[in-house]
Amino acid sequence: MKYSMIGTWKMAFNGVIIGENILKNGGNVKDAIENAITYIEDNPNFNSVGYGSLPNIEGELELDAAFMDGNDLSFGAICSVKNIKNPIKVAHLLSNSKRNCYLSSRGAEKFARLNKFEFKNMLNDIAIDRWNNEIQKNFDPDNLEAYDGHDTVCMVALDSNKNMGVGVSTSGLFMKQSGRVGDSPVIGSGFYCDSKIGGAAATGVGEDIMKGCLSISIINNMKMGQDVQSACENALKDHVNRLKNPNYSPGTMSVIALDKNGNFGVATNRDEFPFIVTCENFSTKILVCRNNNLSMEIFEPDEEWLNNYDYD
Ligand code: SD4
Repeated sequence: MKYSMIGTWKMAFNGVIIGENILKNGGNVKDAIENAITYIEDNPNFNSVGYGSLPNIEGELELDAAFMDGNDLSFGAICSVKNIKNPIKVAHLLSNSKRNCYLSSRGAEKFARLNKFEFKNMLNDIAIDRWNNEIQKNFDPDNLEAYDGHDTVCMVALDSNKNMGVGVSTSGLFMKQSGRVGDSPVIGSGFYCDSKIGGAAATGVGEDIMKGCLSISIINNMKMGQDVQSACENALKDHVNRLKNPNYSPGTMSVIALDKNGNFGVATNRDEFPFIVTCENFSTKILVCRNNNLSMEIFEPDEEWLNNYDYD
């Protein structure tokens, strides 16, 4: 495959189209990922990434993002940042640093300011209303689930020069504690990429994803010779089995991956997980991964399925 790109959730659709246009014209993977995720961060219609996303328990938006270059394994990440308009751009720039490439809150904001990134009040009326509704409910802070339908945008891509990269951006779990950080900006858990093998990323309940470093498990499975779909399914299955415990049921987790040739794989422990793909052989389209006892079936959703999916 000359180029290929995969993104999490239906909300990734227009972002992947942006990436596709860059990749099919010979553009590089870093531009494709940064532009695709920037579009989603800026779009107020997506509830869980960037502007107007999911507040923490105190009604503030604390965002996480990461970027990894599969050629040299460099990565940049920021967590718990407030009012940075495009966290993915800051994470991307940080991936050029050999040290100090993973910054939190105040330090990350200082870095963003020094490097002239745009700041903006990221809370909008929709996010404030959503928080007002939720805070009145009797919710259990110790049993937070991923926001139904979508949370984190993850993009994995391959360009025509065989460069691979991964980007992620999220507001994290809705009603999380202030300062709580999930898997998304954590290398190995929320994302991993090695252009000699492939790239992978995860979305779902970060506390559970981090218990097994899900993304690098997929890369390691591929390194051992598994095809990309088996690598995703086996990593998720092993992980869920590891977490099995009569007193605990793991939260939802979904993964996407590309191998170094641009073939894609997905797996989920939700009933269904929509994702977006494109490659040299077909233009951007939505597919759904259906979980049958941790065996995955992938199908193209029909009109009815799409009409019933009303999350974004
Ligand atoms: C987190 N993994 O902060 C993120 C949230 C997410 O689907 O992806 N939810 O734990």
